[in-house]
Amino acid sequence: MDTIVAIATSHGVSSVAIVRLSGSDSLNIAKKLSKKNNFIPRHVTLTSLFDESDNLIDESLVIYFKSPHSFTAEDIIEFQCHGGIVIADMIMNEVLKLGARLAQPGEFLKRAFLNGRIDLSEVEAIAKLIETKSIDAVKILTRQMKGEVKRFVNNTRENLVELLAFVEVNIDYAEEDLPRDLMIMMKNRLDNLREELKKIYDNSKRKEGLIEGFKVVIIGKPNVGKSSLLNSLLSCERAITSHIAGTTRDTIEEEMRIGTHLIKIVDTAGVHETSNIIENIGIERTKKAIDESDIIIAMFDNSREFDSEDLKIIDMLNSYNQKDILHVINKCDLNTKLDSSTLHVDTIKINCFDQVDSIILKIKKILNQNSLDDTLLLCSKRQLEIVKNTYKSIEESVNLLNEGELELFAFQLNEAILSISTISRNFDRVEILDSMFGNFCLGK
Ligand SMILES: Nc1nc2c(ncn2[C@@H]2O[C@H](COP(=O)(O)OP(=O)(O)OP(=O)(O)O)[C@@H](O)[C@H]2O)c(=O)[nH]1
Ligand SMILES: [Mg+2]
Repeated sequence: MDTIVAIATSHGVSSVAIVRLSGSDSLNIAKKLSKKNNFIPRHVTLTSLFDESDNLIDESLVIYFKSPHSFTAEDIIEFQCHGGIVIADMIMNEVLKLGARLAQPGEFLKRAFLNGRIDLSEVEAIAKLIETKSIDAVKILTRQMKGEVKRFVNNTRENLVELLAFVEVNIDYAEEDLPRDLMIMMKNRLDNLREELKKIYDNSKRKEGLIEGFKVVIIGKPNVGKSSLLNSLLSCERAITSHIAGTTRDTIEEEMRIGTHLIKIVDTAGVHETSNIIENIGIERTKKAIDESDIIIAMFDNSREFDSEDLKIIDMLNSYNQKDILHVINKCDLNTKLDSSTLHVDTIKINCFDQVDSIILKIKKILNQNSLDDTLLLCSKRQLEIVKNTYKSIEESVNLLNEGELELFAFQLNEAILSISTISRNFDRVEILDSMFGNFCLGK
């Protein structure tokens, strides 16, 4: 593999910057830049670095990670130089002149994966970890980076491979059907596996917001104070508010933190009957935001009587009764005209200029039910989709086993193995052979 180089720290003013190389020429390049004869692996060396005309570039720390004991499994050199952008750029330019090439985005990770140091679930965890703004996400992703999902995939795969080996041996070598006790054992094991996958999928889906941020959407008829609530929660004038109905035309999404949770709070266009094309597009977006939300804040206006537009909101909510819904009555500083008993639910009474803490507390309470525990969590839509597909294949395989269709059963089991494997890496058929040879005496 050729030698790649990149500045690993962000481009800006900082006390230290890191220039990182990976590939077979890394050590040679470091020797030339520093005029040193060698570097001891995993030792920190303070040394001067020079350009091609022998001008001093910097006093820098150099760490050498010798292949295969490095992140990419190749020789890695890290220059920890003085910060800012100029010195790191100068070092990188010299490194490029000495034969390295600029790394493409994600290429260090890609090499770590291709060289078998990490699997795809770990790649995903690292990529998300770098970008995340949520403390909960950091906790989940560091667990995944340490191989939590990889171990789950390996166990599931081993389990399925062993079952497949039982069947394949019997298809190939037995004249009779599978023995009854073997059938029962296989069915039990598949049922347990199915149950486990479902549990992991449901739990991960419910807690998806721990990583991406939980979505809280504010809906209501025009002018009830949705944008005012967004501004109060964010403590800034993010959205335009006015006494004119229909002020907000588009959805507005902003992030905030409640406790350790990252929240995406979405202000929406007021829902009402209108022939205005732009307003109708806004209302469609409101519906989409409701679909994607974890918590809905349905807002009503204390200073106006309950009307057909409020009823429309209540009707809309009927199709979302599996979501957490907070019914909020706003403008409680004004004279009451709304009869809150018409809503037939518990309500939270606020006025946006003064008291929104009760909403924050309520959101916190709901989110704490989804707080982090020790159970395994899948951390991407890709992983969720794969577990769902694996579940379906196992379900189908159980049906085929019940019907005595052994060859089709084996095919479906193979599909399940291929599917679950892709969370981590592609499946190698040699694994089945190993399992078959390991469990059976085939030389009879
Ligand atoms: N007195 C009082 N006025 C409020 C309160 N909350 C909002 N308002 C006022 O109500 C009007 C409408 O507020 P907005 O926040 O723009 O309402 P909205 O629901 O976003 O309206 P649309 O974007 O048109 O759907 C503004 O004049 C706000 O200042 C409140 O708690 N008390
Ligand atoms: Mg608004």
